[in-house]
Amino acid sequence: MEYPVSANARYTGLIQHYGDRLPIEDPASAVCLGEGRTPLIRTYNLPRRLGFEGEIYLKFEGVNPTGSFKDRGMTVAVTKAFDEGARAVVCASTGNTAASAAAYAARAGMQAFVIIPEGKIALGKLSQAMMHGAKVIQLRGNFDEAMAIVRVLVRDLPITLVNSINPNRLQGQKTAAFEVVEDLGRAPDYHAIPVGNAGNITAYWMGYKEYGYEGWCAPPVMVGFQSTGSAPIVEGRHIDQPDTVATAIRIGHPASWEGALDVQKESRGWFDAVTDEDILQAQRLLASTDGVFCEPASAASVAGIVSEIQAGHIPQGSNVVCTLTGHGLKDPDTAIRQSEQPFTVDATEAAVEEVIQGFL
Ligand code: AN7
Repeated sequence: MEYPVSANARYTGLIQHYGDRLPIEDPASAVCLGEGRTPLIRTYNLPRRLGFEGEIYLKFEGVNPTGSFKDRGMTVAVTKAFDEGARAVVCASTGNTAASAAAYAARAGMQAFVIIPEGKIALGKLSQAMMHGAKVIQLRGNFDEAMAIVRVLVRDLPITLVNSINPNRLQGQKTAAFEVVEDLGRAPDYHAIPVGNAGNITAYWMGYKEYGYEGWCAPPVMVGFQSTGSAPIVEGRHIDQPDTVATAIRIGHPASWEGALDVQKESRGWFDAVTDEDILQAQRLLASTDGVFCEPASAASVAGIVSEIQAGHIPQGSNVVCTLTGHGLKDPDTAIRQSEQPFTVDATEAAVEEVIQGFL
């Protein structure tokens, strides 16, 4: 008897799924790990809490193979690099790009070099880069300095740059917008995204426009959120010493600044900043009331939407999607630091019961 094979069993990754929309000649040869097809989760407790009579969905990119949206771009960038004969890839990173580059390079049999700011990347991300065999170079400096170095470095070395200034990255990342439209049957009214280099917001907009031209949707208003200590686009100036608990978006010289301004203009959207406290509160709120655990940077999109709804900038009845760019497990230190600590008791039923009784 033949067992029925589901469509899921044949799904190998987004290059095969969206092959005709990506710059890959032979989708069958893709370097992939089953990225994409992430869930669009409707929240119930969040809108109720806000008194918001609309719909708020979470595009949970934390369930990609390495735990962030970077995998969408990396499958395309590494496949291209491999096809072009490259033997090594390099990136500057606040952590997630490094983890993703390391994994896809390992799968392709290539060497990854990742340049990260010392002490400012979350533990999970560092452990991923190390386990996947990347050469990890910690800089006594920040992401922007690392980025400036790799831009020059790749001019003289036979290494492919896989930061989002590599256009193949944004091609892959635009597929997240396709999935949102396919899941909702339309584009949302508003789409909120945390912003660092502004590559992702630029990529989503490319995706929405592509489906828009083909008549599948009317593109949304795009809203980007930065952290107040690291908000160059909101402030309209470079920030040389950016700082935020959301280390993923601790970026003061965004690489896709122009792209961000185009998105703002074309979608009639806007950028705003949220404080670290608001980010952490939104992260806790989502985890504790809607069951979704994202990393701090990702919670910036939710913190932003909360404040825009409270300010009346997003009308009642609207349909909103927030992208949660990375998984909460990426940064266990920040999660544990802000949570109620465990109760440590003797190994007796009475001692355990005493704790439980205190909450019943
Ligand atoms: C979880 O990994 O820049 O605006 O080097 O990891 O496209 O930069 C990460 C960025 C949002 C911002 N959320 O996206 C890197 C890096 C998370 C991130 C962003 C990042 P962009």
